[in-house]
Amino acid sequence: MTRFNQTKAYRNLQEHCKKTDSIHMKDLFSEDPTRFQKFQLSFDDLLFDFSKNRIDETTLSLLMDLAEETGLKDRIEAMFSGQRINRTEDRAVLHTALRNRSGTPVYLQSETDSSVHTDVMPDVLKVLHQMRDFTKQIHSGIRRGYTGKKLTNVVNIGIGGSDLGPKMVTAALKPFARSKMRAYFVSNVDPTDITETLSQLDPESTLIIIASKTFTTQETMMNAGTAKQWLLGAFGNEEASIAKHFIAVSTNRQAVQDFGIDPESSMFGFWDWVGGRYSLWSAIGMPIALNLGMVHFEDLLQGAHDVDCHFRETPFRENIPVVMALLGIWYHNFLGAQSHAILPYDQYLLHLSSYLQQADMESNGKSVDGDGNTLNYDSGPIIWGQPGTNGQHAFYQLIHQGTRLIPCDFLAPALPQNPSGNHHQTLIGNFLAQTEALMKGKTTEEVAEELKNEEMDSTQRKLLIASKTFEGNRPTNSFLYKELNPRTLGRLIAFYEHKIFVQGSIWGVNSYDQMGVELGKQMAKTINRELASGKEAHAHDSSTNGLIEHYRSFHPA
Ligand code: G6Q
Repeated sequence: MTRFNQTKAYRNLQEHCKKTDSIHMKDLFSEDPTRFQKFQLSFDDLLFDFSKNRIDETTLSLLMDLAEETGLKDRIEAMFSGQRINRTEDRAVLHTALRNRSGTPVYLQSETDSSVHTDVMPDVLKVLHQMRDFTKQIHSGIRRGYTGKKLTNVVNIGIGGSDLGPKMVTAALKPFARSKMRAYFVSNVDPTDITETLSQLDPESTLIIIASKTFTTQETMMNAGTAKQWLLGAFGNEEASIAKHFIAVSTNRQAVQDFGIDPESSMFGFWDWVGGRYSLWSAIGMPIALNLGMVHFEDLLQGAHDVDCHFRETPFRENIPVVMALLGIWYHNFLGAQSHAILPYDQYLLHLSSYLQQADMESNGKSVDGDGNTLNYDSGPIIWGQPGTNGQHAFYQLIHQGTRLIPCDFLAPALPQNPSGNHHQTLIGNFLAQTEALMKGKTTEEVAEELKNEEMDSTQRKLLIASKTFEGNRPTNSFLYKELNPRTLGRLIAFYEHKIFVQGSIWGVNSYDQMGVELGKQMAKTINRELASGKEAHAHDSSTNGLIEHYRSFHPA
């Protein structure tokens, strides 16, 4: 593979960037009345409008060259065909198999012999069947709590990839939830999280899911232990109550058994080829299945599968995740953007930006390439955002008039889940107004004209004209779809997953390991042992030693 910044396309894009530097999007729109038609793609009822970007056909075509030259097509095939593309961990990346609805096999390359491949689908379908069976038992009341009450509260204890996906999806699809089921999520080791959650719940009607791929994550295991004590406390320390109220989702059968959960009846497995942040499609999606029902969970899978087919088969110019990724590369590597905002105009998507923050930043927040060379170009951007219209009254100021370039994604459903007067139309009106204002801006002449009849001295006039001028030319993508339902949500998530893949592939990084998470996990263990030992801290830098001592001063031995 040719390194990203040594390609011909990269050099051409640099040249092109210099030439297009002074071009304003509003001129591109006025010069070409068909611009919207040219720079949009649709996917059933979803419209992806990328016309409000600082691009022309040449930009796109050079970006497509970049994708070709860095071998994107082969990389896509390598992922879908189960090659061990996560080279640092020697693992395949096959979350696409979890939502494979085609009835065809998906092969995984063997660890020891690259010419040997096994079909993962029988195992995938077996776990899906197990989930279907289990959710049916819970919903019908065949499986009940220790005292015979129906289990209607589901608490998911997990963190990172074992938390953010199910949490985002259950919030996003609340209108599709079963009326009697409630989902709760505990992730933080801060005792406030589990204390506040459990204090609202009746143990007799509560099912606890311990979701951990490794079943060793400190926060999750500590919260699981606290939940176990809470439950035993409610049932007179009867160990038999554990089996009725706990299930596990993990790849670590032994640890699940050691915790007291029967792996045969109450453990749902997944595999090392499912990365944590790509795992909501596996049994990690159990809270989704329990909260919404299996039919909706499978619609979510179907939505993602639709996009998998689109991504694998569609030429790059019409391929939504590829275009999303290349636009990002244009801004991050050629126009100096450092971050990317996710702005859903849908309150149900309130956790989308934090979900994508992990998906993107943990995947592409890397500074070495797949061969261990230090990158001499930028990789993954900072992902952030929150739902509109709230953000408009907070941070949009910086997007409009700050010194930084921040490409934004706007997402909205055409139909509301909760029709109420003019609320939804007003919401959409704001979305459209923002993307238009960001693109057009407001010229000094326009501001001067507006102020011409107002009395003020020339210093004040100069100040106001400068302050009220908007440069515009701020790029946005718009995703407008009929409604937010499980299938549409599955599609949206998969668009972003593949966008991340494409960017990682072009930058040449391994998007599927997370050494930064591992380091934090190890160091916390060491410091916790020291905090518990009561001995004076001197093994660290003076700042860490000092902070340890200050903390200890509030906890005398
Ligand atoms: C995700 C990361 C990380 C992981 C958590 C939880 O891709 O690997 O966020 O999901 O650290 O790990 P466990 O599921 O093993 O508890």
